[in-house]
Amino acid sequence: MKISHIEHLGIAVQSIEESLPYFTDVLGLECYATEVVEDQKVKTAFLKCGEVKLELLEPTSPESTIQKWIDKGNKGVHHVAFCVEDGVANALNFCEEKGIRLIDKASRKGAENLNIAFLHPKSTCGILTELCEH
Ligand code: CMX
Repeated sequence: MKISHIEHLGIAVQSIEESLPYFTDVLGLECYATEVVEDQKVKTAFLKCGEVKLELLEPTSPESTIQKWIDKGNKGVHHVAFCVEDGVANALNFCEEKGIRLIDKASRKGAENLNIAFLHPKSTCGILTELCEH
């Protein structure tokens, strides 16, 4: 598996509308798109910070994993997404061989039409890890 860079940091917020001014008016970052990812039950807002994106994640349903995570008293950085150069399918095979617990056995479509797959935080030092490819 070859990681090229951190593609984005996923940041859980209860409300994009209420959170966005901190990122735009204080940090001075540009929000260049918003998107609803139906199957993840989230609304996202993307901000560019140099080469790395910040992905604000607002739950769109009480059943959203983001809402459940917030309801447990968490907030802030929710996951780290790494871009893999040799494809998510190869990366998943490699991780599985290394004994890493997979959430997704195959890649699926995420925001911005990226192919994505998640690794379970129980076997990634507590960091919910997303692998993605362009
Ligand atoms: N970071 C670190 N640990 C996390 C976590 C997170 N974001 N979310 C859950 N966990 C931990 C929990 O604390 C829990 O640990 P304990 O057993 O020690 O309490 C463990 O993982 C299991 O969590 P859970 O609440 O019992 O189980 P869930 O049903 O919430 O599932 C998870 C957890 C990670 C499998 C699920 O959230 C998932 O599949 N996530 C991947 C998909 C996702 O997050 N999508 C939203 C992002 C959208 C996008 O970027 O496109």
